[in-house]
Amino acid sequence: MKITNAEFIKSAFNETHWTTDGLPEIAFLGRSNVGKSSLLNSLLQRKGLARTSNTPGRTQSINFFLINESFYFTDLPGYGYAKVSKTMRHDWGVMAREYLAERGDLVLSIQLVDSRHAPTELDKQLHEWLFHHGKYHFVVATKTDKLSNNKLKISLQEIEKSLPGSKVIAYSSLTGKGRDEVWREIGNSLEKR
Ligand SMILES: Nc1nc2c(ncn2[C@@H]2O[C@H](COP(=O)(O)OP(=O)(O)OP(=O)(O)O)[C@@H](O)[C@H]2O)c(=O)[nH]1
Ligand SMILES: [Mg+2]
Repeated sequence: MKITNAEFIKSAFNETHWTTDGLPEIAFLGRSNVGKSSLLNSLLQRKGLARTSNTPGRTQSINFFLINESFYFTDLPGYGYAKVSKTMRHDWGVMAREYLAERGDLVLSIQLVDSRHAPTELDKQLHEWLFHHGKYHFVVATKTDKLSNNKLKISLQEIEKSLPGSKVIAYSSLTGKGRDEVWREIGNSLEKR
């Protein structure tokens, strides 16, 4: 897909802030620090459009980015960061569940997991939730540039076993590995609408 325009539209802290123009939406979901904002920037080849950070918990709202004036990317806050308060963790659950369950414009959920680690309990829970609710989704294994080919192969098998039934795409925001494949899937989901 040729990206002619990509712009940050708004940060939403609850349902009343969601966009209302009915354009299709693609959500980026995963653990804190897994590389959601980096994946979004890498797909769009726009450095710094979504803010990235070494500090987990950087993204704390649902951030809407309008692409080619025809669909949105939504960058969700990460889950599973131990150091945030209980209230914040609770808020994450409420905000994400509300969004995932009720958002009619959501055509695709991209679930990110770190290619270097086995999926966590929360990763598995989110995956089951997406499956159970019949959400069109696939999995992106991030930071693959940090693994040797051999280790990556083993790791991908592990991820496929832990998150059964979903397509898994190996990605690196550093090198752009996997970019074409992810765009193909995004294109398919937009066409289906
Ligand atoms: N080597 C490498 N580093 C990456 C990759 N993707 C992300 N990172 C790094 O991982 C850290 C976290 O990336 P973010 O994109 O901010 O992660 P996030 O999932 O948006 O984090 P939260 O917003 O806190 O939930 C940053 O330091 C990134 O530079 C990748 O593919 N390769
Ligand atoms: Mg982020």
